[in-house]
Amino acid sequence: MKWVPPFAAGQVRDHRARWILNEAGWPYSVRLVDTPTMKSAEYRSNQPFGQVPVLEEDGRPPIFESGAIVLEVARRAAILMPEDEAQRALAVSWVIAALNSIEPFLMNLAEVDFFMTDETEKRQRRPQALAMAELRLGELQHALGERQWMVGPQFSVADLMISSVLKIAGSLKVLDGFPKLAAYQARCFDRPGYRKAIADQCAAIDAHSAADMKYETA
Ligand SMILES: N[C@@H](CCC(=O)N[C@@H](CS)C(=O)NCC(=O)O)C(=O)O
Repeated sequence: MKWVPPFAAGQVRDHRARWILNEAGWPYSVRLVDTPTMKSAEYRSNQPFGQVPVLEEDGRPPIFESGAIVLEVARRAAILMPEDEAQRALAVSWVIAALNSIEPFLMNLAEVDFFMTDETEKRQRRPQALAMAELRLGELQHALGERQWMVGPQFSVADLMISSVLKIAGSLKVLDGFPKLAAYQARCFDRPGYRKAIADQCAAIDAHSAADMKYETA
């Protein structure tokens, strides 16, 4: 997106697409979008929910969902997938788990902390939202155990997606209670492809302002 509020800079999910493309070494350019573009019928024919990211590639139908983009690029570039077939399936399980079993609980808490304005409702909802997020983080930390990487001996798509999802926990300040996950995330982020993804996303956001998003005014 052309611009997001400061708390979201570096968090927008296109960093996942940028990261995997950087890892693959595939050349790419970025088409930034504003709100009218994301709402347009043309954009929604590629991303039915009007969200980012979308991967457009000459001669192929566009792909949406950050998880699908990561898995597709990893498969075709033959990177970040364990060599062993059973471990490859497990890595895919972890990509889906990150998106389906962890991210929703973190987003539930993010909704309370970042988007709810009614203080009474916020006080009512937060304890349960926090408890569920912490439960999932505890389970994830337990599953990681003493390993460096979630599947196999090397960094894989599983680690890319889990560490990306954990960014939400970091911004909610709930990762502090899970030191092994925090250390794991730092290991995952110590990669040039990640650093470039975030730097490029933040540079694009810095170069724009709220007006560039052309939000609808009431
Ligand atoms: N499940 C989707 C979620 C994409 C998503 O939530 N994108 C956000 C930015 S991080 C977005 O486009 N928000 C604008 C909106 O929903 O209108 C994915 O992983 O690609």
